[in-house]
Amino acid sequence: MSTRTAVITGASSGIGAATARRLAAEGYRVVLTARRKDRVEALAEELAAAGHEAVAHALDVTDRRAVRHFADGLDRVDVLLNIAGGAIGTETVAEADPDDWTAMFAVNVVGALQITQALLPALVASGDGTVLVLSSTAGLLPYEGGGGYVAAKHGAHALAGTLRLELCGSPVRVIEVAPGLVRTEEFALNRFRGDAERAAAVYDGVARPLTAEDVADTVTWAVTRPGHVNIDLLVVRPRAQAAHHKIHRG
Ligand code: 8X3
Repeated sequence: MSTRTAVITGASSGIGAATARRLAAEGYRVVLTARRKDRVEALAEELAAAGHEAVAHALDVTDRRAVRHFADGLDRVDVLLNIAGGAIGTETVAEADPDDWTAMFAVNVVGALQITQALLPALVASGDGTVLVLSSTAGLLPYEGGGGYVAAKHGAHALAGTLRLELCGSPVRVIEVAPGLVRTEEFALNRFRGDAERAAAVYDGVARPLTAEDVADTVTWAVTRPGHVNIDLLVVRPRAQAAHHKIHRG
């Protein structure tokens, strides 16, 4: 059998990049996508130098035409990992900027929808396809100040759940991985609009927040189960976080 191909969105940093490294090490041919071309190209080169099959494409999942064009250029897709996403702001519902909500919906929900729609024919044709949606514990329970991110991740959760129902009977499974507190280079920094101090405070006193590699490990485990095994929803948090509001800070 020829090499299985995994398309990864959001592969320029954090969980997406870590997952690309893990799946490449598992023997997948990885197709790396993100808006930042230089980053995905550098990662593809790093993986190729290590003897893996990796290619890079600059792609903004919110650009429907670009997504269609990207999909047309692929000849095989076995796994789609929807990892592109992120949070902007921590304002209350009363104070939030609707443009931020729109931007979060665009990438976390509509972007995942667009690329999933575009690659679905190839995933079905593979005879054993996987769609993975990286949601968040923010998609399972609201919290104050979660605002548009909570709403968007509830949307991502609904996308995964609806798609799983609609694909039942097809050879494509739908996996959702919902991480809690993960420390990556960019997530909190983007959420706090570049305020490094506020971003760092999210992890204050938490012994070991999850890392991008921890989540990549979880995603890789779920994706590498036999095709008939569907990990519907996997919630992963650091030991120090028992619930969104219950974090041990030492
Ligand atoms: C990130 C988890 O707690 O910031 O998806 O919502 S949280």
